[in-house]
Amino acid sequence: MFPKNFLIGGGVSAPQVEGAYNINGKSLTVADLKYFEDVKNRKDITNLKTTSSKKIDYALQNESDLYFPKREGIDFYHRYKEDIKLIADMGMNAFRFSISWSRIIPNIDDGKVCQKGIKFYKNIIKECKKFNLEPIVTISHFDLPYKIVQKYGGWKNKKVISLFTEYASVVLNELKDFVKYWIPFNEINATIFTTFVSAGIIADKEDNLLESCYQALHNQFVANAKTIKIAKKINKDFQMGCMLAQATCYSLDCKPENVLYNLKEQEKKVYFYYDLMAKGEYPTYMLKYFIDNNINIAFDESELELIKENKIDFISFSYYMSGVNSLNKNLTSEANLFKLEKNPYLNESEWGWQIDSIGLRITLNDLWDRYKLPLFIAENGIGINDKLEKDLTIKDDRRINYLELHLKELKNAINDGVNVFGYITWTPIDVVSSASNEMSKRYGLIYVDQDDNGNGSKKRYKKNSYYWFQKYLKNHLQ
Ligand code: BGP
Repeated sequence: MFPKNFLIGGGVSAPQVEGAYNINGKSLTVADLKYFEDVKNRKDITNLKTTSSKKIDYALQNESDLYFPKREGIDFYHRYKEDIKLIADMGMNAFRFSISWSRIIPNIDDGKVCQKGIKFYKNIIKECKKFNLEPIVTISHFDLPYKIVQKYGGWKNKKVISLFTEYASVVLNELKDFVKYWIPFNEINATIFTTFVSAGIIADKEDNLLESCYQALHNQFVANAKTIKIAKKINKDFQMGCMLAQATCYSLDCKPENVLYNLKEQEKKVYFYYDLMAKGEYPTYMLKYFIDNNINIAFDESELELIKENKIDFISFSYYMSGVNSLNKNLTSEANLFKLEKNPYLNESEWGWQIDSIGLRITLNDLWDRYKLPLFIAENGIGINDKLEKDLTIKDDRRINYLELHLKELKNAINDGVNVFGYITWTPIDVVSSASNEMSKRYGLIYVDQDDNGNGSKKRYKKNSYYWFQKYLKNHLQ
């Protein structure tokens, strides 16, 4: 049994499920500009992760000939009632979803709140409450309004801090009576790795790309702190979390140079973010990194004060796989925003993500030891090219195996004494893949009849993993 009040649920994001990209006032987002590109080599999607001005122009000039998967999502906008019921019927008690900024303040800087957008999210929460699903709300999940890019050049512009906090404040106030757990930014470390979707930065437009990315990140840290401040004023019991793409990595071997290199990589890609948001200051190793790499961040003392005074209440992260580092940098494995080395002891998914359930236990122990803050697994799951059989079943035994192993290690971590209060599987229902834009990279426990080009009935079918999870929750949730 999991501890009493343990949260177990499923998570989705607005751009990957909603669709209805131009309905009821919503303006265009960066996610809406990603058109479908057929990936020949599933294990190398580097090209898909970087967005150039050429690609954006091409997308806008050829709108009618291209297919934009995130404009369609899985039509959750119209089917949320059916989907939430299916999710609740599995026996889950939590649902993580994100709010789309461009549905709430479509014009960004005129302060006009779109009531239809507010109503849509209130309706989602109403359904959650009907089925006793605790809503966990992400305020920004890879769908920056495109107007922020056009007018302000993305998050590197300090003006975006106040625009974002104005939006966050509307959301916090409107939903204050129904939501306790908030995540201002999804995978905030993605700002360095997928600069366009996370921060609205177009790589070829920057003279010093790394500096622009870290500036954007700094501005997001300030916005995060301001959002926490606003939230606590509304309700001091609100629980505010950070969220990272957790890239747990091992040193290739015990060669001290490799161990040191791995530590430095982990600091830069992972610990830095937790250190800053949990401890409230820039760690010295990062200040050194900035100097060594000619990165000058514009900030003033008041921003650092804000960060110091408004720290997170909990730590959350997505965990899919682990990786390996060595000085050789033989980066052959692609994994959730990172390129890493292969681990000879692990199997990998079709997309090259190295499956490591014990790594989850290691991660939970490590983060608990370092920060002593409650932990929350915001995403965990596996992308598989599931097939709908003739008899309308989906035999996703590999997913069952993946989930079973990870949940076992989660329990082991709890037995180790780690304070973890929730687990969200990515995803309860098939969604458009974030990085590769495919439908065929399916994470769901519920199958959606829709292909990479948007064809299909969109009908929902329960996979074998759905029934498995239902039974698992019956036996493990108090
Ligand atoms: C995380 C995102 C999710 C998600 C997941 C799987 O990066 O927070 O939005 O989709 O990873 O990634 P992908 O869909 O690229 O396989």
